[in-house]
Amino acid sequence: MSKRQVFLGLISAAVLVASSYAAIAQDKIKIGFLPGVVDPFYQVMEIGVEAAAKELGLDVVIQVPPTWGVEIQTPILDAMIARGDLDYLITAPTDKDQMIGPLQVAVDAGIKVITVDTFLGDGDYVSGPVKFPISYIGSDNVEGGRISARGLAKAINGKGRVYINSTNPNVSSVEGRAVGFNEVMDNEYPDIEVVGLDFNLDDMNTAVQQTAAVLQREADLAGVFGTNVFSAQGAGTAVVNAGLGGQVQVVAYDATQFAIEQLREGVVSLVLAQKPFDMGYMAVQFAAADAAGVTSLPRRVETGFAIINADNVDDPAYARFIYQVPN
Ligand code: T6T
Repeated sequence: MSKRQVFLGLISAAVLVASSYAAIAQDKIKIGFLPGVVDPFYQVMEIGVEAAAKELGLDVVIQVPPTWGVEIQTPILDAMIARGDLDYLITAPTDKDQMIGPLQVAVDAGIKVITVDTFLGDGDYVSGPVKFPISYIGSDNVEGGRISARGLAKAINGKGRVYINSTNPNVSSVEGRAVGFNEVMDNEYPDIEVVGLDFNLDDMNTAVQQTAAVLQREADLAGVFGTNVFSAQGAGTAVVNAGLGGQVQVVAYDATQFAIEQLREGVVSLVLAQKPFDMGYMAVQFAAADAAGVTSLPRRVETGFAIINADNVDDPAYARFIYQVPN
């Protein structure tokens, strides 16, 4: 049996235990869910949270920040702590360092924390600097960045100038994606040059403007990597506005319906779907398992990807990972 099979077996066992112990835990715990921002990715995660909570008969209090940032997320967190009735908090920290203090306050108030999608510190809750969360459940974003780089490199035949549009510094998810992307371009593609990275602060219009400026500056730009929903939508929109659809290749992290439309139109060459439903669902299962006394929950769970391209977009095995939420 491979290491990966053993690992997956352990997770399945843990989740099964969570289910069977849920009856014990059900009227004892209340869970808070505090994601990063209103967007299709977290909407799907919320569906996963609600599905697991319904199955287990648990109450969940959901608060979704309207915009991204520590200054928005912290007061919402404080208000959730002040309720005094939460036992667990499932959250996506909007900054890997600055949210440590505010979440420590939750822990001190007796709330156990599970981080989903983004992590605190270096994400190693066993031997890293931050150990208080029960688990990190999310993508391996460095690997996602590597996959994105190889996809873009293939689309541009291994040569040319490329650009990264991202959201914010110090966010584990998008930071990891850029690290993995740059690593592959540096080590595997000597004829590809990464000409820059901009932060759009989670604003699609800013991403459009930034990408448009790069398209103007770099007349021979070959490709763009959009590291999340807003970045990819902005990048794709700017490429279309410039009349360069199909000429400048876009790789989109996050499988929104918009990204899939652009894939069908030939603007986007690869869409990397994360598994937000699984993240939310599993996090609730972990809370229930912890409440029931399970002590062997994995401290890090990588939920994997579906890599969607023009050849498989209509295959239900891939299409099921498109983020199905109202536009
Ligand atoms: O890409 C996701 C998420 O993984 C990231 O941490 C923040 O942006 C998204 O929510 C998409 O908008």
